[in-house]
Amino acid sequence: MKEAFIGIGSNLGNKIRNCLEAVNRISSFASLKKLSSPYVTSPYGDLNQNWFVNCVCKIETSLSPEELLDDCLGVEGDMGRVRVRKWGPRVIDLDILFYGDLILQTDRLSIPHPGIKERLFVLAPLVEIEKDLVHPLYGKTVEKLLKEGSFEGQRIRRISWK
Ligand code: PH2
Ligand code: MG
Ligand code: MG
Repeated sequence: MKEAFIGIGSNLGNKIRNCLEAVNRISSFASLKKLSSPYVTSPYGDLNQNWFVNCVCKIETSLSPEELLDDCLGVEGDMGRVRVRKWGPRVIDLDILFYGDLILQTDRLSIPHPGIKERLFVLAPLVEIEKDLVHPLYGKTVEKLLKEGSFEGQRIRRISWK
């Protein structure tokens, strides 16, 4: 069994409900260990789109990284994600952030996810649920990455699932 972290984001439709639906679906193929609060976050990269709701979950799984990716892509497709443009609006986005302390670079997968330390909408929920998690490429905890980072222009607000 491996511990993995999945970043979840939505900026179309009922964003909170989309994130929860994704968590539910993830629970059907992996064992859900922790779930962060939802966060309302300003769009990063492509600024010309809606604000997002983001959260992070921790799972335990016996799936390989490739199998986990396939299942995540399956959830995105089943929930109606249509890929229009890079970083464009999406009903749901599931990103494998960490898979144990694995470092993997293939055509389909970059683990850890390459954007983690620049992204407040990933680090804040990660720190909420697992502040001592060490990033295998930097040898630093996610808490330290959050403290050291500069996240200019990135707005974020923790809300609740209600
Ligand atoms: N995802 C992106 C691009 N920009 N911005 C926010 N706030 N949240 C996201 O999940 C997000 C983004 C590409 O996956
Ligand atoms: Mg993403
Ligand atoms: Mg993605």
